[in-house]
Amino acid sequence: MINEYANTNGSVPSGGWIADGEFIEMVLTTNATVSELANLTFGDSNSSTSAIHSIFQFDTATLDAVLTASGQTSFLAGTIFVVKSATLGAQNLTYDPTLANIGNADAWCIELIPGLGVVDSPASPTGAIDVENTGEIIWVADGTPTSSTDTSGWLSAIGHDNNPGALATAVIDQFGANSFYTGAAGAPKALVNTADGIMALSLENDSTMGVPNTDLNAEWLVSVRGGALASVPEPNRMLLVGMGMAAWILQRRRVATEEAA
Ligand SMILES: [Ca+2]
Ligand SMILES: [Ca+2]
Ligand SMILES: [Ca+2]
Ligand SMILES: [Ca+2]
Repeated sequence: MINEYANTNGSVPSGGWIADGEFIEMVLTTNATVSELANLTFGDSNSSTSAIHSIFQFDTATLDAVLTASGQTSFLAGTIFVVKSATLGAQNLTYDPTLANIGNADAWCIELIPGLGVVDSPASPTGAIDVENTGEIIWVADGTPTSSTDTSGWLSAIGHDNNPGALATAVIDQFGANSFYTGAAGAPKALVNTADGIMALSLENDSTMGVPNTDLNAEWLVSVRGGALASVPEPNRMLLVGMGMAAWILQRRRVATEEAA
């Protein structure tokens, strides 16, 4: 789900895919493999919140590399994906989601830059994420929208507008009034989920890229992560248990052979 997005007065650089200084923050609410994440699309709207403006996808090679390095077989619920402007620093591809660091933001967060770790969808009308002062929708969908007004695949969307358009109405209809801020945002500002999986959207002066938005948001993330860890055996631990068993069986066989001799 979309957990936060930032608005600045920066513009999209020539050849770039997101306005300078802006980012969107997504939280994974179920465990997901690379191929499951490859089915997702996400992006922004136009300033009148009447049409989809950009469509992006994850770069699967990047996700494969992150997952392989982490030793995990899927991305765990509670993981934060940030899609950000290059002016906010290099991509952050470290990922180490364990019980020991359940509250460590960096261990559970991956930061990607459009054009690198996320790529423009072939279906994208224009390509760039550009958060507008007066109106914006940031959305994530299962599959690719079939038109610039197709919201049927939306899994989550939040937004703001002082004169809500059709997509704003769709956000409220599909996800509730708490997912939409009726008003202009101004800049620099951030639209943040101040709560848990039940969205409570708020316009804030300060953004929190890659880290929980509030204490309640942090408590929720830790709880989701705990549930994810309980459902998935740690591969390293399973491997060690397996190797230990093999060594014990080998030793027993040797003892048995020596006793027989
Ligand atoms: Ca990280
Ligand atoms: Ca926009
Ligand atoms: Ca902006
Ligand atoms: Ca945040």
